[in-house]
Amino acid sequence: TLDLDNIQGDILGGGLPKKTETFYFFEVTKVDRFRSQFSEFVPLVKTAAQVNGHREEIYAHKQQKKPGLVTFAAVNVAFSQSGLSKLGIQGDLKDKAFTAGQLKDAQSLGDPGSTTDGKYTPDWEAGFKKEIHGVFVIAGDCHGSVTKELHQIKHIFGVGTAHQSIHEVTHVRGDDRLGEGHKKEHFGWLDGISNPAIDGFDEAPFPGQDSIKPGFVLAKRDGDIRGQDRPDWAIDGSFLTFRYLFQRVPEFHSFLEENPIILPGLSRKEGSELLGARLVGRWKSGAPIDVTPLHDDKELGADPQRNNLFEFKGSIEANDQSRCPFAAHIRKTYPRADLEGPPKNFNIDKNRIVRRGIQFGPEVTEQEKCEKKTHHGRGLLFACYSSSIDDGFQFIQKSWANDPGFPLDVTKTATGTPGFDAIIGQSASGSTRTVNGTNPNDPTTNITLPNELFVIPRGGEYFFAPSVRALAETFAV
Ligand code: N7H
Repeated sequence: TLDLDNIQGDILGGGLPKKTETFYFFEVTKVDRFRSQFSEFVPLVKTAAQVNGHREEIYAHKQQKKPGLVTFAAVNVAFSQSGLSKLGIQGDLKDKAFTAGQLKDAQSLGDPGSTTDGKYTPDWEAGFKKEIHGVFVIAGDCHGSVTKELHQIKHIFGVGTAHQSIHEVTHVRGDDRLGEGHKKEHFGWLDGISNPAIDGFDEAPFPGQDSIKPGFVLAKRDGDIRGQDRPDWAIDGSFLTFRYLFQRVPEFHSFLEENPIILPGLSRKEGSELLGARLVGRWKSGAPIDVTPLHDDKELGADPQRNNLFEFKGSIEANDQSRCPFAAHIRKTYPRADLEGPPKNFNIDKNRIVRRGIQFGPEVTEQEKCEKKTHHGRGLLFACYSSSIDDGFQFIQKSWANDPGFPLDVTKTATGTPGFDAIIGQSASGSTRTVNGTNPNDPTTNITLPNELFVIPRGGEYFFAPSVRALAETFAV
C-alpha cells in the first residue's frame, strides 16, 4: 500500500479534480524568506488521500442528486532543477532532462525555433524562456474558487508587499470544454481514456489497462530504476513534465477534408473521418481502430470496460498496418504488443506516463471555420507524471513520436518506414514528415504532412513534485 498522505494529489488516480486549472510559474526572489513562508503554505497542499476522499464526496453528492456543485480548490507544487539549486536543496535526482531543463531540450525535442549566429531559440512564449523555479498547480470547480486559492497563496508569499519572496514569471489557465466538446480535446477526440493503473493504488484496473509498479511514477518506490541513487527526500515524489501546446484546429480539419481515404463504400466525409481515426488510432468517440477499423462505435468509445481492451493486432514482422498504422498517435506513444508482445517481449513500464492535461483557449469561431485558419490561441496544457523524464516524456517524444523509423528499426525485418506521429511528431532536422500506411488496403501509402505543425509547442518546463513530508521537512525551514 502507498502512503497516500505523503503523495501530492495530482499524481495518482485521476489527479486533482478539475473543471479549470491554473499553472502559476514563479521565480524565488528571497530564498530564506521563501523557505520560512513555505511552512505556512504546506498545509494547503492537497494529498492523494484528500483527493480520494473528495472524489467520494462529489460522487455521493451526485448520487443524492443534491442541487449545485461541490465547490473546491486544490493546490500542488513542483520545482525545476534551477529552483532546487536556488533553494539550496541538496542531492542529484538522476534525470538528465530534468537537470538540464526543458529550454535546453527544446531543440532536440524538435520544437520550431530560429537560429541566429548558430544559436537556436525556440519559438516559445517569452515567459517560458526565462528562469522558472517552481509552479503552483491550482485546480478547482470554477474560476472563483481558483482565484481565491491563488490569492491565499500570494498572500502567504507576500506578493505585492514588502515581504514578497516570489515573483510571477507567467501563468496559464486551462478549462474543461463545455457542450459538444465536453471531455474532448480541441481536435474533437475524447481524451483521458488510457493511463496506466498503479499497483497498490488502483485496485481494479479496467480490462486492457496494464498495471505498473508504483516506482515507475513515484521516486524510490518499488520499480524505480534509479531509486537507490536518489536522495532520501525524493521518496514519493514524481517528475512533472509541462508542455504548452497550441493546436491548429481548423488547419487540422481542413487537412483531413482534403485527404480523405478512398475506399469502396465510403463517402468523402467518411474517408476524412477515417484518416483522422488512423492518425490518432482512435475514432473521435474514443473507440480504438484496432477493434473497429472502418466505422466508429460510440458505445465502445464510451465504455471503459472495452475501450482499452486491445493490443494492436497487425504485427510489425508482417508489416500489417491494416487495422492501425504503426505511426498512429496512440500506437507511437504506447506501442503495446509491438514491443511487449512476442517475439520481443520487452517490458516498457518505464516508458509509461500518467497524463493530466487540460484544454485551453476558446472554441473555434465561425470565422475561423470559414477561413480554415486559426486566429485565436487554443490547445492543450499537457502535463504528465513519471519517475523519470529521460525514460518518460522525453523518450516518448524523441525516440517514438519523432522517429520515423520507429517501431520498425526495433525489428529490422519489415520494409518501409512508419513515419511520424502526425499529432505530436516533430523533426529536429527539419525533414519532411510523412506517415505510412494510412490506407488500410494499401500499407505502402505515404501521406505527407504540412511543414507547419498541427500541434505547436510554445513553452514548458520539467519539474519535480516532492512528497508532502519533503515539502515540510526539506523545503520549508
Ligand atoms: Fe496524446 N489527440 O487528440 O490526438 N492523445 N495528445 N500525447 N497521448 C491520446 O487515450 C493528443 C501528447 C499520449 O495508452 C489520445 O486518453 C493531442 C504528448 C499517450 O493508448 C488522444 C495532443 C504526449 C497516450 C490524444 C497530445 C502524448 C495519448 C487518446 C497535443 C507525450 C495514451 C485518448 C495537443 C509525449 C496512449 C486517451 C495509450 C493518448 C491526442 C499530446 C502521449 C485523442 C491533441 C505531448 C501516452
